[in-house]
Amino acid sequence: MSSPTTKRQKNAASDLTSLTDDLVREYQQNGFLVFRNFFSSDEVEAIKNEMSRVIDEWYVEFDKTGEEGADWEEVVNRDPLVRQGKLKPLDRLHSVRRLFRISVNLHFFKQIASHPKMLAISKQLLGDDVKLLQSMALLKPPGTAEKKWHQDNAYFRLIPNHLLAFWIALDEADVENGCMHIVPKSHNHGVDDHSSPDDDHVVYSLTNLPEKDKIVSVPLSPGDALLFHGELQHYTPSNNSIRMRRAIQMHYASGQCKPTVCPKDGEEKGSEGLQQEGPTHFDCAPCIEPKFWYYRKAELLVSGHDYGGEHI
Ligand SMILES: O=C(O)CCC(=O)C(=O)O
Repeated sequence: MSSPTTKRQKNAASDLTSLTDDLVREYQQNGFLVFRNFFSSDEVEAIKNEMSRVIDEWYVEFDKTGEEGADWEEVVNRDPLVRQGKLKPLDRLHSVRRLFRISVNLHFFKQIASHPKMLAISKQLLGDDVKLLQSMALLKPPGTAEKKWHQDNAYFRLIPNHLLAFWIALDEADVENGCMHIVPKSHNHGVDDHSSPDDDHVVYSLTNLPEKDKIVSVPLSPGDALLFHGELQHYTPSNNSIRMRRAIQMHYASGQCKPTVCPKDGEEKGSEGLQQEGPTHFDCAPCIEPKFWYYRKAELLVSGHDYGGEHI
């Protein structure tokens, strides 16, 4: 990639409880905002320590239960290159690419999911009924590969498209070690075609790459946050440094969102709404990406009313 524009915005966020009208407008127009010091250094350290603890526990307790109620196979996703023996990790931490559905499986991250700043901004942008759609800790150890260009709602397929993500850096993240790259304003025209080369269910990415002069890189320092719309095109390059790159990513959606149609056959696959419990698949047999229907089950109700009318 030629050198993309770099975004260094300076919205101070240490005491952020709501967005100004100007920031709301900017988010709506560009599809993203950057907040400096969104999480304190203590919060960043606590999250990194918890990630290391979880990974250590997983290695030690591999055949055992681990934290009560946690689904360890679901939580700890080792890097594909490590699994295939193509990359030799320095240590346990460097062997893992992702901790998945962390708010469901790990008490510590369940609390992070209701972080006052993320909750306040999500409610402001999405309305009072907010669900945590998906929670992940994303590790990009040295030598690990890119995450290809995609729009998150290509996975979730929710209507209306009232969903957003916070991507919070835990290490210095720059172009060399795989920081976020985005296409501003690309959230304005719906979900573009995505495909899975060779039926690879892990790689599901934009069929047509964005034009290079539209791409903006977003270097962040530990604690900084990128807030972006669920249909903004984004990507992270491979980590070509000797430095670790860790982040957490929390997706929130309006409780009004519903699963839409199957991208493969165009059929509606369910009218259940965005449920916390219940069926995760929508009988999507003809779809080559059945795996992705799973992602449309929300992890937690964090604010407002559930479909059953329950209030928290
Ligand atoms: O953190 C990364 O490397 C990419 C995260 C991302 O875009 C995703 O998982 O949707």
